[in-house]
Amino acid sequence: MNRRDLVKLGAVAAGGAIVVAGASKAEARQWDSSYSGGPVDRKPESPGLPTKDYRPVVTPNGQSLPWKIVDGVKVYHLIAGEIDHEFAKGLTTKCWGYNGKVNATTIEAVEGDRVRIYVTNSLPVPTTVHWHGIFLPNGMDGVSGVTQRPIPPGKTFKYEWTLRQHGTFMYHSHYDSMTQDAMGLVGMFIVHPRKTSSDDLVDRDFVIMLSEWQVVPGTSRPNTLAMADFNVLTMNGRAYPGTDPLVVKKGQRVRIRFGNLSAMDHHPIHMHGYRFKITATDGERIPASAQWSETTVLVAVGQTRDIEFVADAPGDWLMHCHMSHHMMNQMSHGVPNMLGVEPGTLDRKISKLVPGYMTMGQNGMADMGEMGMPMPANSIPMMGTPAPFGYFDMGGMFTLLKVRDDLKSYEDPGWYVHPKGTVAEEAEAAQLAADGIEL
Ligand SMILES: [Cu+2]
Repeated sequence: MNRRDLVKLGAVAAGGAIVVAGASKAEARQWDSSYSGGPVDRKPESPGLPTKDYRPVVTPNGQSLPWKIVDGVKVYHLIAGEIDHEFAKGLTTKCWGYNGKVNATTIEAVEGDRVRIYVTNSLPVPTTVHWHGIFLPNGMDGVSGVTQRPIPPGKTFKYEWTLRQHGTFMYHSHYDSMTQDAMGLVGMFIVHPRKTSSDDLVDRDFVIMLSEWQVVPGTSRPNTLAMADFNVLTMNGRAYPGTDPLVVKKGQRVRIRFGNLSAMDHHPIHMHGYRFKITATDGERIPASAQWSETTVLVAVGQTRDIEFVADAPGDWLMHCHMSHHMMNQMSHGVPNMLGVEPGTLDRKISKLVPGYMTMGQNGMADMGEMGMPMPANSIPMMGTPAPFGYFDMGGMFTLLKVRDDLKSYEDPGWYVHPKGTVAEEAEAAQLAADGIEL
């Protein structure tokens, strides 16, 4: 229907004017952007304080950037530099990061805070910091060449503005981003609401940055030119079994805030044993009536997603990217497909020519990590770790949600001890017979 039709309709139908007015109202709402963009800074409010104004987030394997208040302004000092970073025990490479952590320094503030963030460049190359998703004056946006000159090595630049939104955001380098983001210069930026409503209140509030790396076994730096075959998949810069578990007491309300600044891949993060609601994007909190339930949340590159649930089921529950190559470590890649091959005396014959030769993968990949084969220096096994019921064949973008009836602290409580009779076991002959199952 074009404009002329609408006018005609309005002239013919009684109440036509109401229809048109209604449409323009809906349109106005759709285009409401009342507090984004523009050069005008919001009037700062008194700095929001932890416990009084908000419950601080937890960054597993990471840290929150410290701040102090100077004349009503929250002052932070971000330092970009080179770090010997351990992805998991056995794999350490030279990465770049902020304040001694890779992917895992979270900036936390409150809507209405005036923030002043000093960025010191301790890298051998120029850098900038872009505040991803955050409303600010254009000159604070951190884009080298477009909104500012790059920060030379050894220099300190000042970013300052007033936060006029709340939510889950990110920050990352915007100078040679392809190299610098891939070397680790990314982090999460959490802005709490000024007035926390019961809607926003949770007991445990976790922050997880998703990323991917290519580290060729035996080398000491990530390959930042990689476009595929990423072999180290991380949460907050760590690959399982290097990831800290999310430890929660039964009954607690839990929020997990995911961000994804991987080079090339989206990550569908799946949680066992629960459904959760997707409660916020990086645009805004989703109204309760529009939140939807899932067991897997897709976090696209450049996005954040908040999920929330009540932790009412005790146990060790897996939480991982569901892309199968994203939940394994380094050495599973680049191996010829030997699935179903019967090597016979092949190994013995080849080992005469190539000492120590071993055919790999004929039964799949699960037994390969367990064999404990000699590994190249500085690499992590294909997958896995010892676990209560045997070898646990997972790695990569993977962690455990550990829900317990009782907790003395949020330290790793160890493996879950299952109540008697609640673990899958070999079926008893008598029960098979009783149920009419013939083997
Ligand atoms: Cu993934």
